[in-house]
Amino acid sequence: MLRPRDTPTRERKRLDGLWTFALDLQGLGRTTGWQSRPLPGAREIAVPASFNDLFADPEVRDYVGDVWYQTAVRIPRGWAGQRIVLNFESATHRATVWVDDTEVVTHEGGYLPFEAEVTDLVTPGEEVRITAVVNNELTFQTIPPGVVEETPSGKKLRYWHDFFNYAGLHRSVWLYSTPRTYVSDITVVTGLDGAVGTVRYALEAGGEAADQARFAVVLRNAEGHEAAVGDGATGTLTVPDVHRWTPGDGYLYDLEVRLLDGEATADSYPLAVGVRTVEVRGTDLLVNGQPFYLRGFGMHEDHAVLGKGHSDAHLVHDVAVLEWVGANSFRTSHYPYAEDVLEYADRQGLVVIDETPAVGLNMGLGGGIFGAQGYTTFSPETINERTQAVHAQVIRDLVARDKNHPCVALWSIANEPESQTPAAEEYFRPLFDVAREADPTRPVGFVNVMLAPHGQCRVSQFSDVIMLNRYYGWYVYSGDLPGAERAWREELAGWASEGKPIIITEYGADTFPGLHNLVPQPWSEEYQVEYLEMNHRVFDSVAAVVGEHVWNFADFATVAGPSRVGGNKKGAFTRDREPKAAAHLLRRRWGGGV
Ligand code: GCB
Repeated sequence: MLRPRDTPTRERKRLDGLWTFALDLQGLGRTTGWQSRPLPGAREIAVPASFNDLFADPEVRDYVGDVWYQTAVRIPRGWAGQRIVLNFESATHRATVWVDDTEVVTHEGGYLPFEAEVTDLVTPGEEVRITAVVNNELTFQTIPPGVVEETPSGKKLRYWHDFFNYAGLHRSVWLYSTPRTYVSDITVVTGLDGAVGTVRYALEAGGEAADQARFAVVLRNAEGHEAAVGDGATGTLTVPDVHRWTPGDGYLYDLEVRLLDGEATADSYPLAVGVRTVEVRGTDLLVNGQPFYLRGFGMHEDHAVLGKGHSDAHLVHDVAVLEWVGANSFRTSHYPYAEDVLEYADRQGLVVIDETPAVGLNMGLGGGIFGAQGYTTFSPETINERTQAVHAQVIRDLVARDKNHPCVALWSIANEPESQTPAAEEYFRPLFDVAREADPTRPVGFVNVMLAPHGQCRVSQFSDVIMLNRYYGWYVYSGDLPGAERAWREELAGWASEGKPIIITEYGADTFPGLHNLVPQPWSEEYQVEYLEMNHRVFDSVAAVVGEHVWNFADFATVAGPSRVGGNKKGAFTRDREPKAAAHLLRRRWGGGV
């Protein structure tokens, strides 16, 4: 699925703004047809945004179930004769959509786009009603998993990940037009041979005359000069003296794909292309053949009021803060981020570890954080073959959406799943195959948890890159940094013996901004600094470590509980992106700019 764009043959209309909104407290909407009338008891709501924090209302914030969104849109008059599509960049965690009274699409999974062709349901110049029922429940067959428990105080959603279950329409909704026969997919793979760049492309067409589709492509450099031309549904363009996409220099070419009707352009679609290579060799991660060391963070899409709603202003500011601190990369922990984020990272030359929403497949984790347990991770009643099929699909869908982004260097197919058991090995083995089949060009890994240390993990054998989340000095050896350092060095030496590159995808200590200690104790700014310094000593002594991502970029909202004070406070920055002392330490280590 190609992202909606304005091109010489296409137009788009963004449906963001104020929609009407209603909680379906009695579960009546689907049976009584709320899509066919104004939503009962509706209030107005902002799209895009999570619904949870927009109102000062606990019923909304902690709501579990169906919520309804509705808007009206006039179809542009000029779209007569065109194919017309309704596109949601995401709906968390599932949605069914109607145009007037007709159901057009149902989609599962909260962080990837979906769309429906609505040509036959609309008339250019006329208005239609768009209604979406969005549901935020998780089950053992969703990614991420969760379970709805009936309690004396109502429905409660239990889940095993450490961030608040924000939900709603988090990203833009679009109506767009294309010609009746249209470019439906583009795949590019870039290569380098000395100073010569190659752009291998494969094109697909959809619609009425898709079988007879003929294509022409032009690659232009950033100044708009033609760099190469080609024709046919597949081909390889060569670019002498290529300007590479390099971390810190997000140089992009523009690939204009044209679908031809005789000599005329039937459809045209532009794709930004960064020419670069990524490869694992021994214990190195190579970008353009050069060893690359990742400095940065695991992040979250998380802001006051917006929740997980995308905002360009916050994107620009977050990336400015990354630049200030000297980060060159981040992980989309723990779900695919808005496509705007990846497009911006492409242009900024930031390297991205792109993660699926497979977080919390580990019921042995964090009893203290998530409350009483009593579930087994992999079992016929919990995470099972059906979950695995959903997981496989989300890997394919993520690759389908993000395959062309030069910023994406590595796929992470899960965060901290159970990985020390035979059941885990059986579950994950085929998923690595799915990822490699979907994208044979990028390394694949998953993020390993402390409960599956070196020697016990049965899943890292499938990873090209070892990714470790470790909290020595926080969850273990808390307040004992010398003990933490010894234990950490010992474990890391084990991993280094595997002969693969290692990225420390999480290390961090909760820190209450403004809390100071002469003798550093956990939760103080001084302790966070000493904790990070200890980790850096350890990383700097192990050649196989090729990256450090602090947990987290900023404080973020999570499930309230005895070990969380107003959210997860492991940010180097506060939730409103002000630096803690640790941020200054990182800026010195990473050579931050501005
Ligand atoms: C982890 C998880 C992350 C948590 C973090 C923590 O290992 O991957 O989602 O937020 O620990 O702070 O406990």
